Amino acid sequence: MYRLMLLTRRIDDRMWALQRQGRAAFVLGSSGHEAVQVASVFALDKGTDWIFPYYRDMGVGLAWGFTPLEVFLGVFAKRDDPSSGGRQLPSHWSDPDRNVFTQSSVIGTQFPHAAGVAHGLKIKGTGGVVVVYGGEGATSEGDWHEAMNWAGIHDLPLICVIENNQYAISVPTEEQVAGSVHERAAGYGFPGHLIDGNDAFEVLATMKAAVARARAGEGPTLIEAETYRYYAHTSDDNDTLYRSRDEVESWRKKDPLARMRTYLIENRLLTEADEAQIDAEVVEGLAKAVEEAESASAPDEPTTRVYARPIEPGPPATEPEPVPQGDTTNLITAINRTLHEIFEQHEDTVLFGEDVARGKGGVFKATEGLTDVFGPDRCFNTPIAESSIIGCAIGMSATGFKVLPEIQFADYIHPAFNQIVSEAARASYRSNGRWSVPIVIRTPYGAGIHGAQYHSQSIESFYSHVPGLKVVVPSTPADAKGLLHSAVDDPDPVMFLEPKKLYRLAKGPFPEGEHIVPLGKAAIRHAGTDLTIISYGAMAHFAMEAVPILEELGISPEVIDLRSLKPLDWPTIEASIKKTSRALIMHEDNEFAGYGAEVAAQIADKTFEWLDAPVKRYALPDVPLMPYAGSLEHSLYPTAESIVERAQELAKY
Ligand SMILES: Cc1ncc(C[n+]2csc(CCOP(=O)(O)OP(=O)(O)O)c2C)c(N)n1
Repeated sequence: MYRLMLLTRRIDDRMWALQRQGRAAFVLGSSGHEAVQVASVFALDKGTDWIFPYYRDMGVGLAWGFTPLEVFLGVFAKRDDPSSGGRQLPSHWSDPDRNVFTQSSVIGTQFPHAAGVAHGLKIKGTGGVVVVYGGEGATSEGDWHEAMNWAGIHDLPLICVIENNQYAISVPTEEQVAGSVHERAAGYGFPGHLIDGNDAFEVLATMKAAVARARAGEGPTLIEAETYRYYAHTSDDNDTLYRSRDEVESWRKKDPLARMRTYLIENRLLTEADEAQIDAEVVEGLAKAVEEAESASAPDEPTTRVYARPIEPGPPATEPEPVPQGDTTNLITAINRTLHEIFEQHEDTVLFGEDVARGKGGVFKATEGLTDVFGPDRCFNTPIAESSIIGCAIGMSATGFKVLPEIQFADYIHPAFNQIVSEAARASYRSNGRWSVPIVIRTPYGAGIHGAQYHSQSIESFYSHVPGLKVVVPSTPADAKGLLHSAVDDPDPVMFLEPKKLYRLAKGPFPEGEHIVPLGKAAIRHAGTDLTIISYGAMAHFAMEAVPILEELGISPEVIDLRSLKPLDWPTIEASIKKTSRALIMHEDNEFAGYGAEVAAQIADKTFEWLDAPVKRYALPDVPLMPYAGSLEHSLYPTAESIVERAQELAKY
């Protein structure tokens, strides 16, 4: 333990020196935190347990087995850095081979991941324990509270170690935390302990008890370890602006490393000769690691591994697909039946969300029967805490489960934006392809059901913008089945947006047996020659209602249902525009910077010479959608007739 604490200190000093010499761009310090970091790991079993070290946890990383060479490969942002291949700041630990999930710089997002991993291990019965680390500042984040609540509800084998170093950058604890950190555990129904984080033996004893409790299935523990950091927050920070030198000196007198050395010497466990030898070995190993890492290869692939399974564009669709065989059903029943098929076929699937479980089976009944048939481990209710619904899904997926979190209405997905965009979407890229997040986020979206402003929103443009996500929208029962199977088979995070207007409106065959609709493949719903209507979801449905009216008027429309918004099936659009030379893009979202803007830009850019008319969009004006009054919603929501009007204008141009 002493050797590791010393190594942690020496590495820190060396990193800061390298940064000051201009050889490293940015470093984060751990000095002062060595006891809590190193000793906490000594209570764990590296075979079965998982750790979530945060950016200050050099001692945790080293004690867990990261080598000085690996550390410096990260400091110098080299290709072979095992955590991120130089794609993240240093000390952003990750390694699937060592049960370390990829960490971001976003304060607090790791806590739901850790709860999700603990939940996965508990369902699997591995006996593994998860330790998640953070600063006291991180306990102000909603994600921390949501994760503690989740862990308490499910009695998870989770230990949360908070390294309270008295400041979050410049903000002192009394301006950060009402009451105290460790006492908050009581609110979540498990024990919280305040310990001296500079006393390695107190840390170890507290951790051992927490680990025993977790392994015995008794649930989580919160440990608040008081300590102090000696360097500034990061190499970019000037701590003299908010801490007095006297204060720093007073904490330096409680140095955990000196304290351990004194203990060992006083108890005749370490001689001066031993001490000198350990120091010499540590310094020598370190010098070699710096030399090797500094001369290692730099990364040179800035655009790879955004996805675990990139989707290449295939040949264009030019004709409507044959209608599959099966009994007629509606969209919501098709989704429910497909979920049952998936749960039957894949034992490792888990679904959770608000009201999804036994009894209700979802507010729209999408998940009806899943808990009864497959049990409460595989389909269960969650608290009303969307960020943790996605965050825990991310964590649980890291343990090998295929997780399908449900967000009750797309209007309520916004609290989870951070987990989707900063975490799920980036995990593959930031871990250099070593992690992926195979989750399928299902949510009903869109208007037309008198749901007013908070049961009507369209959210697709927010997520289609994000590299790392896949976004699909089914508009028929058959596509719902085919796309959901593909989404579950896919190793990347997929947003499965369900146009709720169509839940009972869209009827069609539910294909028997295997039926796959590949992600990234649009459908020609109707072949035509005069103009192309490009749409998805409910608008694709209404565009089809407009077809016979337009044909009666002598206009031959082609209708493309995109189905997949990310990736976009460009070849199918291109082939159609080359045939019709006119494009009308439709969605029920606002027009400004909506999804249609991207499609319009690509058409203008890549098929300019084939166009006979300006690229047109039919989308909604810049108002928060949707107003409640039927008269207001009706005047905004597109219909077959209003589509015909736009199509006629475009055909005449
Ligand atoms: C969500 C979020 N908000 C703000 C920041 C900027 N930031 C980085 S570290 C930090 C302070 C964190 O303090 P604490 O959790 O106590 O950990 P410490 O750095 O003191 O170890 C802040 C505000 C961030 N990275 N993420």
